[in-house]
Amino acid sequence: MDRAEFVIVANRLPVDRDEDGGWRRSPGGLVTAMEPVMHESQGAWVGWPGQAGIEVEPFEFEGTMLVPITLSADEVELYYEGMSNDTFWPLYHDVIAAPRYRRVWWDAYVRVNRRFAEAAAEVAAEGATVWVQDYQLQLVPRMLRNARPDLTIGYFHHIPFPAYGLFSQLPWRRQVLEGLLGADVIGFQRVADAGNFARAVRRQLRYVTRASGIHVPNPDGTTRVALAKAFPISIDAQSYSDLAEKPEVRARAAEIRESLGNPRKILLGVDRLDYTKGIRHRLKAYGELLEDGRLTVEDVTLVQVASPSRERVQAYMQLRDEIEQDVGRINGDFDTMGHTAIRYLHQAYPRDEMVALFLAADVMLVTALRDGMNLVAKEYVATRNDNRGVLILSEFAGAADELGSAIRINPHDIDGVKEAIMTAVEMSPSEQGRRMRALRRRVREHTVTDWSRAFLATLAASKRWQGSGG
Ligand code: GDG
Repeated sequence: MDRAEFVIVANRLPVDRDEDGGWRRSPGGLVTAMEPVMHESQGAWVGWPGQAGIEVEPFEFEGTMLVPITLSADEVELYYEGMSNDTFWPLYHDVIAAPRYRRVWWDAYVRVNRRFAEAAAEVAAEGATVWVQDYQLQLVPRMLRNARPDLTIGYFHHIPFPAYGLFSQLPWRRQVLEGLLGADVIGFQRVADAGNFARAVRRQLRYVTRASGIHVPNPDGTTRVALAKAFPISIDAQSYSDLAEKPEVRARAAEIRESLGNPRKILLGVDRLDYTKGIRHRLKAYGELLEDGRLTVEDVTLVQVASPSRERVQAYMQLRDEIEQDVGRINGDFDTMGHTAIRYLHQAYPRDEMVALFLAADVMLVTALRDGMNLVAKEYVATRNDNRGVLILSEFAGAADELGSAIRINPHDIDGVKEAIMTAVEMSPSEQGRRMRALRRRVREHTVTDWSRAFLATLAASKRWQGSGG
């Protein structure tokens, strides 16, 4: 196997397996983000192929060397569903659901992180750059540095990093901070996340931090500087804008409106079915507006796509039941023979269909209680080539730092959400245009390619700087 100058390490490989055993590129945002960088360098990608127990040799896919990591069914349950999705995910999203701290999960997390680190150490060429992605792999930077001090190591954290008062609940808080500090650059979505991380390092490890630099002691008594900084992620805005111009997508958008009975306004929510997304808060506000008579089903329909997610984790099963009960109640109370209050879709759709939905929607509802960024908000904006449509955006989503011309909400304030929905539904076309133009400018001027280039440029510069003796 050839060794690579540039290596991505992520929980998932950028491919899914077909029924016939072939490989298909998976639709995720990270795959698109890495595409230009991968093409420029002889890249490798270390990750799990998505099914328990399968053993696959490294293979080349569209010019990238894919290095599959085998996870047993037990490890998927303990490392992925347990430690990643039932401990770190709720803890890092401000304990919206209660995190569970289980030692067997942690042991599996350490073991699996070591497997990823060993595979990366094996595939990386002398002096290569390795970019580790996300909270499933927080121990990899340190493990990799110990094995391969010649490497330049970056880490990007896609989800929030919580305040120290919450983070300190973690029984393994020290190991996690030390794990992350193995990287030369630790990237976060928001300035506030980077700040929370630096504070945790000061409080827990007593290391000195100056601006975004953290002074990390080396085993030999010298110190090196790791950078903790915000690099807000984005989307490939042009590809969304292009999809929105396709005649068949536009025709599909018209067909969607028609099939909903041509309501005056369509409201839309698109989320993985996850308790961080504030789906119940949105349903509550919308249901009350129908009850108050301020909205009627003849005038307005809410389309809620809740794509299936983490269905074996208990908190997600319970959330699904609760949402479906809410939807059933509201539809039962307000539907007529010809009109529905909520069109609820617990399904995943191809991207073309998503864009058709964005085009059909007059109001996009993003009511996350906590969200690293929220790409859906940016995707909606990118498709609105006509400068129409209104984005309602939670201030607890990272996207709120950039998308100042959205209608901002605190999703916990149900009256505030109701007023925001009414403002959006009644907004004049000229006001929509004014806001949408500003939103679109931001999304066009800061794309996912800008994100990855900014991160990698900082990473390269940090290494040069260390190399020159700081
Ligand atoms: C994590 C962080 C951060 C959803 N349903 C379907 C579908 N999607 C696509 C959306 C969007 C993506 O999935 C979801 O991205 P989000 O950013 O909204 O949220 P998370 O999945 O929680 O992502 C988040 C992100 O990482 C990146 O750093 O922004 O804060 O939580 O692209 O469009 N796509 C298709 N069918 C679906 O049914 N095709």
